[in-house]
Amino acid sequence: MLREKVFFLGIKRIKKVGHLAQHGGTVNFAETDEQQMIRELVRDFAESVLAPTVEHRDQQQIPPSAEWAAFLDYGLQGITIPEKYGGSPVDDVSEAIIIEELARVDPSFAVMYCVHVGLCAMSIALHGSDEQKEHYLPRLAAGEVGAYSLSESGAGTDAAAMVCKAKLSEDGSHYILNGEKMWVTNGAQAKIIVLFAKDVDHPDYGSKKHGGTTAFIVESSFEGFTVGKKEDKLGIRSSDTCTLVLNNCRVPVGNVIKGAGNGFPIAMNALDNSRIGIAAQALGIAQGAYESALQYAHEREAFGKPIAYHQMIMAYLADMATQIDAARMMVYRAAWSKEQHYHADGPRHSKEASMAKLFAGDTAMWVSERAIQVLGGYGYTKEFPVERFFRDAKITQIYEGTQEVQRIVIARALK
Ligand code: COS
Repeated sequence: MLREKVFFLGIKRIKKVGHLAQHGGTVNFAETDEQQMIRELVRDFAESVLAPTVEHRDQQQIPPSAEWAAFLDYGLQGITIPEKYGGSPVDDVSEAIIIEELARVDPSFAVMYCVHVGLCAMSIALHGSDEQKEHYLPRLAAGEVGAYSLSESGAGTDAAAMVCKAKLSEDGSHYILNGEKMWVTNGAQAKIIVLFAKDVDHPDYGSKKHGGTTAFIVESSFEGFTVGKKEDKLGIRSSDTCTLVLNNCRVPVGNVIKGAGNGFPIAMNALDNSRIGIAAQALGIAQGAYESALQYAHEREAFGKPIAYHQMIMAYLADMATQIDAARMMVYRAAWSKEQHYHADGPRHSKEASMAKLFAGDTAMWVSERAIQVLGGYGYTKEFPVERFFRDAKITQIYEGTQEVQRIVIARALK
């Protein structure tokens, strides 16, 4: 049954723009049939494949490699890749739904997926040359894991301050990269990485702050590339986060995306796209935590009745549900704006993406904290998933731009 649905997805290009699509002056909040089907499909995968191993992987910091292999049967790893390169595109609201449903059970798997489809594959699909697309997109569509590497120890929020350097080799055939990149999601698993470094011979290097920033497609098999320290994290512990060490790493000149010195807007554009994915991850975390709290509140009795019928708990649950509903609308609206930008000449979606991430990140944090409160002492133990959701929620206020960065992007877009 599931495989039939997957086949259906694979052969059908979903063209409809779903949530909030304008229909004759009205706003339509209904999910399309395809979006509902995708939600059911991913929920089924998350509950049957991710749920049984999620706690163990979280505790032991084990990346979801076997789960990723199982996920490939669903054909959803190529949703940002055109069909001619082996992908199976879906609309942008569906992409958000997939990430939300994964995060509702396993936020670590959700970010692995989000980086693969959003930051890596989509950047190559949008900005890569024909040769780069032909070489890399079929591999990403087939399930080779992708990553994106921008941050460094001294360049997180201030991305343009990166010091990782690239210099053309004497024979002009390769760039030689040196430096250390940090906070790389999928760092240990990725075979294909969209990575940023500064071309020191570029005319803008040193004159403009982000001058010389160049986007490279780096393969983990390239000479001079090694995976460094794996971070021991508070949350999303099943997602591997590593440093990447570039020690005279040789990258063919053909792997420069859009020419030397043109990397910074590519990096920013990738974040505009993928921040919606992180907002969807935050939404899924909030949903998962809320469902746990709701179920517990109906099962747990105090003073002669389920706690769900005590007014203070009722108020918590009502506020959680309301906050999640608002976050969901912002996430889907941002996804719709992205769809409009790429397929209907709509304006850039930077502001909507940052607003969605800002709001959904705070929602994930607030709802997961309230969920622990509803469960009381049990919520503070590993017997229930709410403590994991609480730990996982925090990163959604930090990565792919802190909440402070989202406010910078939003404020700059205000007219
Ligand atoms: N899309 C395309 N181009 C963009 C862009 C976007 N969303 N935002 C900025 N640019 C371009 C600008 O047009 C400018 O181009 P020019 O070279 O033609 O002038 C260039 O990029 C530099 O832009 P800006 O001056 O705004 O850069 P700042 O150094 O001021 O940086 C912030 C702005 C803080 C918003 C940026 O550094 C940022 O997003 N930081 C957070 C990074 C992040 O999220 N890291 C987490 C990665 S995941 S671990």
